[in-house]
Amino acid sequence: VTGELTGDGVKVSRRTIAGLAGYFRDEATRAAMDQDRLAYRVQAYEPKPEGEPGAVCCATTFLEPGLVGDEYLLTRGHFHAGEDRPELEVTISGTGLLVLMTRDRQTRAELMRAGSVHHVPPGTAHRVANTGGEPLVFVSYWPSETGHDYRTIVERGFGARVRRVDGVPTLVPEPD
Ligand code: S6P
Ligand code: ZN
Repeated sequence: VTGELTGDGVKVSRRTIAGLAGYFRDEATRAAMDQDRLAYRVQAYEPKPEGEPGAVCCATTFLEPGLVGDEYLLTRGHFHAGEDRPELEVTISGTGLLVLMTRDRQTRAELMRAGSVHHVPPGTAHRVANTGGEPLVFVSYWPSETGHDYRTIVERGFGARVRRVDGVPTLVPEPD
C-alpha cells in the first residue's frame, strides 16, 4: 500500500543533491543548494545478482518534491544494458512524469499518478520527475539479467527536460 519494501535482502540506497551533480540544466543552482538534501531513496529487492538471469527484481523509489531552478527533482535515468530488457513502473502515490527516450533521442513523457502502470519498452531510457508537492512513490520491476547503462545519459542527457513553465510542468526539448 505504501510501497515500503522490508525483509531480508532489501537493500536501501539514498541519492542526495550532491549525487545529482551534472544532471540538471542549471548546475550552478544545484551546486548552491544543500548538498546533503535527500533527492530520492530506493528500496531494492534483487533475488539474483545484476546481470544473472532467473528472477524478477523490484524496487520502490521515493522521489522528493522540489525544483532545481525551473527543473523538477528527478532520478538520474538510464538505459538498460541488455537492449531487449523492458521494465514496468507502478505508481503508488504522488504525481510526476515518466520521461522515455529511444536510442535515436525521441523523447516523450507519461503522466504518473496513484495506480498508473507504465511499460518501459526495450531500448528505452527512463527517468522520473516529481511534479507534485508530495513524495512520488513508484515500484519498478525488471528482469534480473538486465544491466544498467548510466554513462550514455551522463554524456548526452535526455532529449527533453521537465521544467516549470508559467507554473505548469512542461516537457521542453533540450539540445543534444
Ligand atoms: C531500475 C529502475 C529503478 C531506478 C530508480 C532510481 O531499473 O529503473 O529502480 O533504479 O528509480 O533511478 P536511477 O536512474 O537513479 O537508477
Ligand atoms: Zn530501469
